[in-house]
Amino acid sequence: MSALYDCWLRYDTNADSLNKEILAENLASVSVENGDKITASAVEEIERFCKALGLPAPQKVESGATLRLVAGLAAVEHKDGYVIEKSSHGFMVAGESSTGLLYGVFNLLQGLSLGKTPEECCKMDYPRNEIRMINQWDNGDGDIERGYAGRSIFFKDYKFMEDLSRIKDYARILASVGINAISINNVNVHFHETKFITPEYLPMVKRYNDVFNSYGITMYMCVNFAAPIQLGGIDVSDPLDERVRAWWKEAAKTIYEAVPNFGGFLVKADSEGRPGPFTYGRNHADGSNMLAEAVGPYGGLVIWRCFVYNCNQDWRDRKTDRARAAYDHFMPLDGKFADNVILQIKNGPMDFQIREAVSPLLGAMPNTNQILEFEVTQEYTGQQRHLCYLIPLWKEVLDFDTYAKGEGSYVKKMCDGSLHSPKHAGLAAVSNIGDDECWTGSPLAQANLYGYGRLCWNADLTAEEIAKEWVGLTLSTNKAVLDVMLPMMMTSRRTYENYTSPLGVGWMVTPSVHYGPSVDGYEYDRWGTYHFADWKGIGVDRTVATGTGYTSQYAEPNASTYENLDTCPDDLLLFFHHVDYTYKLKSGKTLIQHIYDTHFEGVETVKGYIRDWATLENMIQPDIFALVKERLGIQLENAREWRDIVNTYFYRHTGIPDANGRKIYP
Ligand code: GCV
Repeated sequence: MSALYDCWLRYDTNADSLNKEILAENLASVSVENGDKITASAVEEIERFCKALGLPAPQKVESGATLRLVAGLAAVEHKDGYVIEKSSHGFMVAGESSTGLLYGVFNLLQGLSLGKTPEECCKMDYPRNEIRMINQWDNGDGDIERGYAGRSIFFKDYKFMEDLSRIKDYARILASVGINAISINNVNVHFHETKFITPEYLPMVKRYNDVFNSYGITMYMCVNFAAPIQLGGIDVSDPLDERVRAWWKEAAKTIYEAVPNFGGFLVKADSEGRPGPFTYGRNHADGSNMLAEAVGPYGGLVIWRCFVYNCNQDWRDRKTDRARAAYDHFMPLDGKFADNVILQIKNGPMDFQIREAVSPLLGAMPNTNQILEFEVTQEYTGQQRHLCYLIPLWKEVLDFDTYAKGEGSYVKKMCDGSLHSPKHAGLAAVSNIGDDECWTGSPLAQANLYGYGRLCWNADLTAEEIAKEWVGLTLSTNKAVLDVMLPMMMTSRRTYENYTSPLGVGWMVTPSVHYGPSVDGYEYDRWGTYHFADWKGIGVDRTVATGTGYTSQYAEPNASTYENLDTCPDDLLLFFHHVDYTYKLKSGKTLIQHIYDTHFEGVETVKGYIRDWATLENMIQPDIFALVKERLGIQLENAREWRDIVNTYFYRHTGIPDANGRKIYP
């Protein structure tokens, strides 16, 4: 298609430096053992690879192939694992399942396109996490909630797309990094989308489902908790009402008859205006278990979000703390959820900010299935106009020690199921794609989708390793390119943080769109997202001693670390404490000077990115070069605006000048 469209599956990125003879020799013929539609996808991918590099299409043979593909090889122990090894006539890729085989083939092709020899591609690998899910926030009209990359590839005018080619390419992209689950519609299920689970839409649901299944991906849909009212004509959606329960059972039966291997439901309930069990005095175990009972007989799962909080708060009230909400609602219900209910928990207790604490609910429920939720779409992190490589942020979360079962209780162990041995575990994330030519608004934002998949595969991969792979596959393996890209990507999260909201306090964005500076934008609003800045200080006191008591939700020693000013890390200072502007940080700077310095520094770093990017002009594909150049220009303009508004705001509140006398607008 095009370099922008093909993402990290270009295959010809480093064409000039590949040994085509060796490739042609090894890909001369292919055989398949235990074939099915997933192995067919694998063969098709090999054909694409050959086409991209101008190699002859591989001959399909019964035996003696130079590339032998084996699905269901018992010697590969791990679920969906694979092995790539030498075999009698060339090489063999074998999977524990056909999905494992597909992963192995993708890995081989990626390795080859990075310039490795087939020998160097030999390895054994497997996904460490069971559920590796992506959530679309696509609406039926084609709009995407928090989407920054065009319109939906799934829906238009409340209809499913008839042409499935783009959906198939998306399935390829996802499977290439090991994603194995997708929910296709927004968690905010509105009037029209509520009907997506009815017979009118099920034939199309099945078509989408079949495409994803061909790539080892299970499909889910978001449902409206009040569907029995809208669709069933029942006057309530009370989960303990027999009529409601019967309605959901019938609905599930209809779905599974039409789409036998449908994954199940993803649910946002009692959150930001969505209906839920609270209306009937029921709790979230009642609500989710009712749906679990409906889909259970068909092997379906109910993924239930914990993003439940009061969004009608009074800013005058300093005691109610949105950060506490998920833990307060869900922790008392540990052990009360059905085996096929999985709680999906955002990485932070607030909402996907550039910096916030790790959610204390993660790993805290030993008798409940939990998965972690990230946001790949850059809602609060630059909306795919700013470079913000999110893998370092996610790594911090995955490597966070919850101490839930003593030292070493890392979040990543909750995700891979080794912390508490639940029935199900894993990760989910909100997608960042749309129908843009490059899928993600900026080609650099592709790295976040790639990296999310890679972390789902193995959370021990480093952010640098992942960046290096992505750069090599998408831009170039040229060392000069990597030398520019690695520092840019690895510093980009800190850079974004530098010129936006300081030290974990969050928001300061234009309400509703969540883009651009508005320091007091949410300060007197109902959303519970305040910074409490006055002339003397700023920050949210979440201590037990004098604040909201949120710190007590952590296991020790985290609770004490955050409770005490002396031990609270600088990066999260304003998330946990309200301090004076003259407060001295551990860095030795006063808070106000830190704010000024980081905001000046952030803009300077973006200028550096622009200079560095310019040096790549003749080293990478021109369309990618041009689009990123344009995006970096926007980033610089926005970063300046952030810097000047934030610095001016604090200068006007404090009257304290910048120690270095730089320009602040009085
Ligand atoms: C889908 C944030 C976003 C909402 C989103 C919500 C959620 O509040 O701004 O657009 O709604 O998170 O995760 O449900």
